[in-house]
Amino acid sequence: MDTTNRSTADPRDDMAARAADLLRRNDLGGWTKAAPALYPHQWSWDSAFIAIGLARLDTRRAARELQTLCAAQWATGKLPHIVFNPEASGYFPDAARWGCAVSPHAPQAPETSGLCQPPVHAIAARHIWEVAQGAGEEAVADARASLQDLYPRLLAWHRYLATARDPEGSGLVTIYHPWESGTDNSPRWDGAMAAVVVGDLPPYTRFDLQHVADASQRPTNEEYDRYLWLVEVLKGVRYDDAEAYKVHPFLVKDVLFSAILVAANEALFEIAAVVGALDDDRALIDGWLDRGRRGLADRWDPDLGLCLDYDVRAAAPVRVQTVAGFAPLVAGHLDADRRADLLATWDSAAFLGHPRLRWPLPPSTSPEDPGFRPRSYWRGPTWPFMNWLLWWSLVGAGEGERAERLRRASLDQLASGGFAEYFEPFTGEPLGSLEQSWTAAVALDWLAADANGES
Ligand code: 2M8
Repeated sequence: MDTTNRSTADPRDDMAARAADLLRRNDLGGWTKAAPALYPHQWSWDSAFIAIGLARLDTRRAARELQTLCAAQWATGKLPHIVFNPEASGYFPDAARWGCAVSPHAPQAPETSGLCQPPVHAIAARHIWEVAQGAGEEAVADARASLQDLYPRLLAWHRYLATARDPEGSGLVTIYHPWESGTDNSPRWDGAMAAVVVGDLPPYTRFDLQHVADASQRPTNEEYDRYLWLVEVLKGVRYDDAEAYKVHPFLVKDVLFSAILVAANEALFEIAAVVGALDDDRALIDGWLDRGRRGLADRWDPDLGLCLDYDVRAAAPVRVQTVAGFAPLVAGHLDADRRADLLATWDSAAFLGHPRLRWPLPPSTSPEDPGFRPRSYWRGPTWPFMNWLLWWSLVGAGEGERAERLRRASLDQLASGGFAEYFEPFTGEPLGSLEQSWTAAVALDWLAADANGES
């Protein structure tokens, strides 16, 4: 992008204002709905990315986003994947269907789902702290106070993931549902989901299909039946982790989730220093970091040049080529060989080197994978917030040029298609919700990073 020759009509010119405006419209006080109609509640990892963008507007409001989510934390330490807005209807499964009151660990209020999502929160909290450093003494003092408040919550959250979700001590987090990965209908889950036998499923109506122009962009009805059956099984064991481990038909070690936990533990380690945490805490976090990195190293597949999930029930790695395979890049501290292998996959025709891509941005599923579908949700479209995570990881890895190409291509994509949830990778068509909060949030961060010379 040659910024010196931009015409005045360039949609990038007012992108920051439009992104801020979208976040204001989706703001319901101390939290932001993920999208106006399709997702009218607070989603866990959406909130973390939203906080990263909000930090560029107002660090206090950004911290509040995380605090509102943490107020719904379960007694086990779990941060729920959805916090329900009692004022909103039109999303299914709703709070009643989740029935979380069966668990003695669920908060009485607000109502939540029974699952969790990748732990981007400590990364967001540290980001707020960093941005506050340039925003004056009062902002720094407020940010310090929010970290004091958030730190025990985040520590309990990471402890839950390192224990209840990793009883094997493998360093890898077990998920109970594709929704926990955040990459719902990715081919990553096809094998494990095919083995799920749907039992006596109470009837339901899908609302998601009413909010998208084309139902084929969303998961299929068969997939939805299985999603809802897994919810019934978890409800049946009162969302108890030890029981779920015994009976649940879907148990998968998710490498992207696990890599995000490693990066989040690095952030938490730094937060521990800011809040003056005990040495014991820091030793604990350090142990989680080691274990997480070793776990990811064990899941490396040299043939595909990617890191692979592991299906605990089938006792087998999941051999698909998706963006999750770049997990070691997200976890950071790559050795030279692993870095070279990953970047070779990144540049190859399986990902950014594919000749048909509209922009050099990673498709959620490789066009070379048999499960690839260019318009279907997590089976091919490119997702801006995921591209932000990869950009951030590339910056952290010292891959400045690749990071900058990714950032510029992403801003071109958003200038052309707006703040859509996801984009068709070959045509660049915006798909899903067209006013997705986390898309606007990452745009704000990309633009601010450029203005501050951070990238
Ligand atoms: C999508 O997931 C929800 C279920 O949690 C859905 O399809 O209804 C995913 O893209 C997920 O990653 C995201 O957090 C959520 C809200 O944006 O939507």
